[in-house]
Amino acid sequence: MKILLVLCLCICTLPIYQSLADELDEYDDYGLDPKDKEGAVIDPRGHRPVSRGRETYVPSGGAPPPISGRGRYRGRPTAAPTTSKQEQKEEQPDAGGCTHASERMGVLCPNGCELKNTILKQERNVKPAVTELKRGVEELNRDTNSIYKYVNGLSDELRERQRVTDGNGQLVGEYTNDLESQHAFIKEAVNTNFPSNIRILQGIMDTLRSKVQRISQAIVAQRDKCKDRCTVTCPIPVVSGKECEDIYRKGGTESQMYYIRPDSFYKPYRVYCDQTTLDGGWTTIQNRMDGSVDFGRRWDEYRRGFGNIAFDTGKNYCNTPGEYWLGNDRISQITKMGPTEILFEMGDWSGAKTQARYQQFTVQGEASNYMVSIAGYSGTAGDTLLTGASELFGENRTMTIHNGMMFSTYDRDNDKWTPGDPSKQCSREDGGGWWYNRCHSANPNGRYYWGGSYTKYMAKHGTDDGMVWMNWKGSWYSLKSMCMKIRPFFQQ
Ligand SMILES: [Ca+2]
Repeated sequence: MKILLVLCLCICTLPIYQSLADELDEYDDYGLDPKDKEGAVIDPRGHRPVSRGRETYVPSGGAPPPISGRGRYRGRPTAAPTTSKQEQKEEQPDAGGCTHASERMGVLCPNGCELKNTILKQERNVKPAVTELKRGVEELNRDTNSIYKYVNGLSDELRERQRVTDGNGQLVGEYTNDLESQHAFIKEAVNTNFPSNIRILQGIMDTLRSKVQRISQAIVAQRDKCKDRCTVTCPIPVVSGKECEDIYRKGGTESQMYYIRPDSFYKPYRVYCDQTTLDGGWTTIQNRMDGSVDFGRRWDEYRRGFGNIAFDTGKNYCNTPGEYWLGNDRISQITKMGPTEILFEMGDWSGAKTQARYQQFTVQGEASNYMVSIAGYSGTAGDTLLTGASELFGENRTMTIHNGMMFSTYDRDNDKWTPGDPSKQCSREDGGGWWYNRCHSANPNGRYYWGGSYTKYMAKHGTDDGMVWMNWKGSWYSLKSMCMKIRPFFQQ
């Protein structure tokens, strides 16, 4: 029965607690964003889980403060003291008679009468002074309080300042310690590390200085050597011919520099004959192996030819070809004499070698801008000249075929890249004179890069201007060596 009663009581008081809880909840949410409140999940278990990280749970701080105010009753009246009331009531103004203030006390003697009068007179005089004094005392009291408070404030402030000063002193002390340790460290570095570093740098400087001196001496020596035009001092064999195959058949089977004379109307000229590769008889029309000769040249230079035909490596004859271009007029003349084959030999910077060979190679005269015709590929380097770059497709690949192209130099644009537009010149961007299309898959006369790999940031115009054979090494590898040699075609 008791349990039932308690349960009933609980159920009855539940709504009251609920409304109280709602009020508290509303209070707790004071200042919260209403949107947050809408989004809050009300937990049905009665407690409100702390959420959102901005609430903290504070347990109850005891009973509320007691009720204050005037209350319903006034204070109880107290009986006035009778004597003072009577005195006040019975006090008579002094009418000049010399009686007591109270008649019941009879008449004063003359002295007493005189005293009373004097006292009353004195009282009248003293009263305002006393009042004034009282006010003065009150003011003084007030002022004293103010001063006391002010002094207290001053003391507090003084204590605070003392505290701050102490703190600052401590901080300054720490800083000073830090500073001292850093000073010691720097001093140590200046006294020991710096001198050794300076010694090391001094050593490097000395080494560099001696290197610079050696280079300067080498430059001076080279300049002396180059004062006079280079002359080939090695002997040239007496055997000569129309070209190197002719010389070979006449007994000149040693690979070296020879005089050839393709046409009796023209003067003989020097050329390097390769009489050993693939049975010999090869007339070298182009050779590169160290970048010593600049191939970025004008039309006239490509027409006449440039570079060093051959030099002597100590065998007393010119056994080694130099870097040169034989000249478009001479190449055209030799290839137009009859069927001519061409051999491209090339090497990379790791020592690997490869070649491309074409059974037919003809270059027209200057009137046709030295137009080239090629056919009959064999070899290992890849047939770039006839079929273009194998890494390209469709029209893009067709643009890299060289067969049928005219010769272009940076000052004579005969390429297939927007003819007539001076800003679209393959030769200007790709580094050398060549049978450019739009533009190339092979660039044997391109810029010479040491080491092979290069990037568009190293290139003058951001293009693949290296000594490139795309179907072997791609666009961004510049070969170490390249040699073009021709021979009258004949059945082996
Ligand atoms: Ca063009």
